[in-house]
Amino acid sequence: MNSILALKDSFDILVIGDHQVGKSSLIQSYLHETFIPNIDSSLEDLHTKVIGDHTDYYELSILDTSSVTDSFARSRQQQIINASTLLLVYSITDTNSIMHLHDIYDRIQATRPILPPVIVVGSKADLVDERQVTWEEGHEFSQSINATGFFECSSKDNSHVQDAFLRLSDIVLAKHQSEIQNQKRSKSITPIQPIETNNTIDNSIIMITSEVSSTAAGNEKSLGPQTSITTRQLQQKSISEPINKKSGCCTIM
Ligand SMILES: Nc1nc2c(ncn2[C@@H]2O[C@H](COP(=O)(O)OP(=O)(O)OP(=O)(O)O)[C@@H](O)[C@H]2O)c(=O)[nH]1
Ligand SMILES: [Mg+2]
Repeated sequence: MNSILALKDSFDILVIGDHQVGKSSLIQSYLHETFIPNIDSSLEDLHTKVIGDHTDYYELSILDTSSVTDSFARSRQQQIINASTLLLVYSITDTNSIMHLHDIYDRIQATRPILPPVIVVGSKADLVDERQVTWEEGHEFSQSINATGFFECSSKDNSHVQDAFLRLSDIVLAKHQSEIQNQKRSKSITPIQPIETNNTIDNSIIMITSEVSSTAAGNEKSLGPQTSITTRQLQQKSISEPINKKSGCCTIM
């Protein structure tokens, strides 16, 4: 997998939540395993982290949203649309922050009805004496929105922060790997010559890979058993045109 850094208008993880819930601290904790007590909240920062190894790596992009920016602004809506995954954050020390997460979620859904994978994080889990939101309440919320995962994390002692981001980065990696496979597959598609047969089929539906076309090179009229056209397609697409019509056909896998 190559590094793909198409970050100008899209990113892999969008971190959203109420004011001061610990969004920036979570990202710092994930990237640097450090805790910086006072991070500038006016910053809306795009962070990157290389994941994988030398031969198979990917540059993960994480957008930290700022509570200073109007959370319903058009730019935020665009960020939501362009995100591959969402990390929704509340603080276990603040009941309002999970209540607001319900509102934020509703807004997100209004913007993007088919949501990307979502992880819910209850932050500041080290502050046990100040807890206002139980684990069950957080979990229940995550289930109510069909989240892919729920974690209580502490950026201060870096507990479960890596787990939460790992879950999202796995999703992002799987998506990119499948995109790369699709690209490879579409590159391997080769136009083939029209086929004359005694059957009445629409040549435009015949699909064949380069591998197959080379196999068939010695016998252009034979599709061979490996062609990707299915019997069902043949049956469905039967019978409309004369046999020896010469039309170009293309391959779409
Ligand atoms: N004890 C403790 N404090 C935390 C933790 N995470 C964040 N904080 C504190 O909570 C406050 C807010 O943290 P930020 O990471 O700036 O929160 P934020 O959501 O990015 O804030 P805005 O960008 O202003 O919305 C800071 O004082 C942090 O030091 C944590 O895990 N444990
Ligand atoms: Mg912040």
